[in-house]
Amino acid sequence: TTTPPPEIRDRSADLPPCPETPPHLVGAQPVEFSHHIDLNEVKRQNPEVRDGGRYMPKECKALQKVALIIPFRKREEHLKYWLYYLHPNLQRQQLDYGVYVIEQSGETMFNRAKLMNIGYAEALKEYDYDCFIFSDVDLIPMDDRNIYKCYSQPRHLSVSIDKFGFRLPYNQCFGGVSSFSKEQFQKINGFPNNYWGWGGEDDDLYNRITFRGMSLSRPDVVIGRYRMIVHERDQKNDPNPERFDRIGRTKLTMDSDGLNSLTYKVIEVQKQPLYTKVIVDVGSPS
Ligand code: UDH
Ligand code: NGS
Repeated sequence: TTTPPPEIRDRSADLPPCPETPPHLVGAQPVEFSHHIDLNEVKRQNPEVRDGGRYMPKECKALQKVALIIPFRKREEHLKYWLYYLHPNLQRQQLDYGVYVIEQSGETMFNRAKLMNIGYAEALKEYDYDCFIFSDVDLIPMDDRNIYKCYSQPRHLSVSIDKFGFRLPYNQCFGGVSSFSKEQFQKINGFPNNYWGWGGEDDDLYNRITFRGMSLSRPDVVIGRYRMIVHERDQKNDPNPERFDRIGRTKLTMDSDGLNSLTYKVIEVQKQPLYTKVIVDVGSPS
């Protein structure tokens, strides 16, 4: 028998598995958005994060390989806070992770859901991720016990946001931050690609989960606390007048609209020190 040379062996293969409960979590932490963030400084504070925003614990073999997908256009300041707060958390959570910022190019109507599908597809081209976290850029967890991993059911992580008085606005609410294993995400055919503008795409996703016989898992309202960065409505993200009709038809559309019908063009992939940016042309409403 031949042993592969060390440079091509998986460096984590000989490590013990990481513990189910990460040992260095700190629990509740203050989150505020008044100070200026310098990304060079954030990079220095997170020396083990590699280019493209990749990290893998060196003390143990991570239990999950997690891709974090952020839909993005013109929110540079919010992204800085996200990177500043999330990188330390994710490392304490002992995840093997990568951060993907999926930027919609051009000035057409924003399509959050399609950017999520693109992030899923692009992350899988790079690494064998088994878990996907879909996160708005403006939501920062206030407690690192809210672990950014996948669970036995699709998970809604942002259950308790300051903007809503730390309560769920409605029971089926699934917006903000969610997690899916690769199998769970494939089972629902991903997000719908045809929600242009604001609203409803997260409700469609909730419908998909229930139509596939799954349920939601959630952290409790203390661990699931978040701060949202206050902002005005973006240009080209007006409420979508079709959203109510569309969420009434999920059962009919979900098998033909999703991962299996996803088309887009990658314009550029940038390996930044703290994240991978994928700039894409998402096309226009069909
Ligand atoms: N996003 C961008 N750029 C845009 C639009 C959306 O990056 O131009 C991303 C970003 O990750 C954001 C997410 O899509 O967090 C969701 O969009 P959103 O923040 O507009 O949605 P939200 O429901 O706010 O948080 C709706 C507008 C509220 C206006 C309130 C005015 N007082
Ligand atoms: C619902 C929207 C969701 C949205 C949620 C919270 O009404 O997409 O409000 O919105 N559904 C429809 O419009 C059908 S928020 O207050 O965070 O802007 O996520």
